[in-house]
Amino acid sequence: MIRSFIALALPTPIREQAKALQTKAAGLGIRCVPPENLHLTLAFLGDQPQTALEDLHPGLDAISLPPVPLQSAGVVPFSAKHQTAIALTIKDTPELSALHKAVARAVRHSGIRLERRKFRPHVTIARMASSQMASSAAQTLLAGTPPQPIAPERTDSFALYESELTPQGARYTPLADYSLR
Ligand code: 3AM
Repeated sequence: MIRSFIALALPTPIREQAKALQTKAAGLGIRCVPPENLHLTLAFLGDQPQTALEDLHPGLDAISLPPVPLQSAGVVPFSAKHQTAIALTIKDTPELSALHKAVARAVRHSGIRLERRKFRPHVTIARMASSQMASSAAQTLLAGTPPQPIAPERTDSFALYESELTPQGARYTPLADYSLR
């Protein structure tokens, strides 16, 4: 079984903004996700047999959408059923929403079950033990200098990743890249 997810690569300005926040968070003693793990999740697939991912490939490859502009919209404590974190939120533009819908459609069409939940685009900066810790960390991070608004920058690819859980943390490996053109 392959634990997998689909995510957008980050354009340089957003990656840099996320890394700057991580430097600040590290200064507060917060352990951050490794910078190479920064991404925007479009769909979490969970454990899948290799054949299911092979069946999914043509559907993802057939997605024909233009590059997606990404714009960060602040730092927030982020809680979902499976995680508590501090995250850089990303503005949900029509282009990003269209890509998310197309990816979800391709996943479901291939027969993989996907949880139905509202898409909240974000880049996880650090995982936290509790929502209380996440909310105080986000407040402290914002109390210094809030992230400056930056011009939207286009990202022109997304990828299918394998996520291996190791004692040292999650290790992500791209399995296939898909371009937006
Ligand atoms: O983009 P982030 O870091 O929020 O939290 C996991 C990470 O998202 C999420 O999938 C991404 C790559 O691991 N994830 C992990 N387990 C999950 C689950 N059971 C999950 N998303 C939904 N359901």
